[in-house]
Amino acid sequence: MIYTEEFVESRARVEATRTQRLHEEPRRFEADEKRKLLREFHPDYSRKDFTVLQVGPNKGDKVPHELADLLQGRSRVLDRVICLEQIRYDTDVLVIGGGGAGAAAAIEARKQGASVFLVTKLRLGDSNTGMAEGGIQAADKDGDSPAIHYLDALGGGHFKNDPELLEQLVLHGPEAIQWLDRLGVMFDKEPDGMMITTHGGGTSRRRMHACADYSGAEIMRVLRDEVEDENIQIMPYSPAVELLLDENGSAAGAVIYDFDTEEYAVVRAKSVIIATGGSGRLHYQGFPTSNHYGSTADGLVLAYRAGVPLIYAEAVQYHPTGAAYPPQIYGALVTEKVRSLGAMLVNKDGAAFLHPLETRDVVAAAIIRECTARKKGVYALHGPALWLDTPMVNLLHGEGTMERSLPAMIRMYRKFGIDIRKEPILIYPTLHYQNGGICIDTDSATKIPGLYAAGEDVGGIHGTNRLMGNSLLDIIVFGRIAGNRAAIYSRTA
Ligand code: MEZ
Repeated sequence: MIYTEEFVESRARVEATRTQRLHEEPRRFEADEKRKLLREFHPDYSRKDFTVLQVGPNKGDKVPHELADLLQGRSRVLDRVICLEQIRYDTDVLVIGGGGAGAAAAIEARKQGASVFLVTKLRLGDSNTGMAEGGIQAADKDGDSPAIHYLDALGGGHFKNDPELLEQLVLHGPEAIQWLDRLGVMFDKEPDGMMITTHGGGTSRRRMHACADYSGAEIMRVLRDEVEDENIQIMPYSPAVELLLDENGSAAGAVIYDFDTEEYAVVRAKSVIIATGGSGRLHYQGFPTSNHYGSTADGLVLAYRAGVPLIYAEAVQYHPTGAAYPPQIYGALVTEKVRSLGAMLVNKDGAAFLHPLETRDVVAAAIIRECTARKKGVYALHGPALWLDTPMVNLLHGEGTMERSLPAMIRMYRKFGIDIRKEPILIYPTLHYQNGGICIDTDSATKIPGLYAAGEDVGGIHGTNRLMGNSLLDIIVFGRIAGNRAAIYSRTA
């Protein structure tokens, strides 16, 4: 393997993060060359075509124009619905969204004794949660602490994170893992029952708790079972299309559209939780996405149109390693865990040009620079791509490691005749995560009384760049808080 000079500098940065984080001034990690790389080659930092919103609560905010079109669209629904005549359902807590955050919220709200109605655009469990692979972060091991977790996430988020939300996230990390473990999530464990943990990009400690490479699917399996076991009314194929407020401006329910009957209906609720996930399927700037088909920024649109501010809505995450070949899985997630296990990113000269565990925005920007300005990419049907040297994993850690740690990856490629244990794969950045979103406080509450939000549609926790595994954590932490607070609120509404 050839290592470029930049690779050596980049490796030194990653090693410094791991050994010195507690003693370093965090800002030192925002090295100038990294900043330059981001400005020039990161798809969002460098894009010129943001729309500046001229209407609504956030006058002057920048958002990608694909999202601005939705935010500014006129409601076609409320014109047609005569609300009071069309109240079809009545509940204490309405949960909008059937992914991890919505499910966690519904479970907690039920635990508080509230009646819960859950509507979801597709089916319960069809979500980005179910598609997350590499793991969930929590600082629960010796030598680690929520404070170190906090510093890692703050550095990764470019110091734009809301300090209180981030504190809430990291302090609840260990408890979230215990909760999932108790519910029956089959985390990877040593024979003595100790959880196995690994590194992710930008983490200074091993705190990624995983279920091989289908962590999200396993978590979603358990949450879905739990919701179904509770007395929760679930309405699939029924997206919420508009929020309803009462005469005091408090949340009062939502208008939903039933894909089966093709009718609108009103759900009246004492409190409402928005948990609709991300926006990858808006395909900003024509990028492919690792997201499921329901990810179309619905929660941002609902909240914004009701008057809730958004934060960093322009900041989305391009996961460095989306599948670039074969075309049938173009944009699908190739988990960061592959790089955590030592796989290198390699250009067409066979050179490694960046440490693979820098933060995601830095790695994605470097891949794009390598392919565009430097012309060091290779051709892969939809455009340029680079190699991810997957066979390194078994070479570094011994035969059988990939079979144990990456079975879903192996299976995804095997269908197309590619054995990732024997040959490298082609990758290119893919739209993966919405860093920004709805403004909430540490109770998951928006500025509208009775309206809560949790999960990927929320902004502030991760600043402008999230670290791997912190979203599986935030859907659990803030999903549970939202469910609890919304249920308590509904008693007085
Ligand atoms: O947190 C994520 O986005 C995640 C676990 C992704 C991955 O690469 O596996």
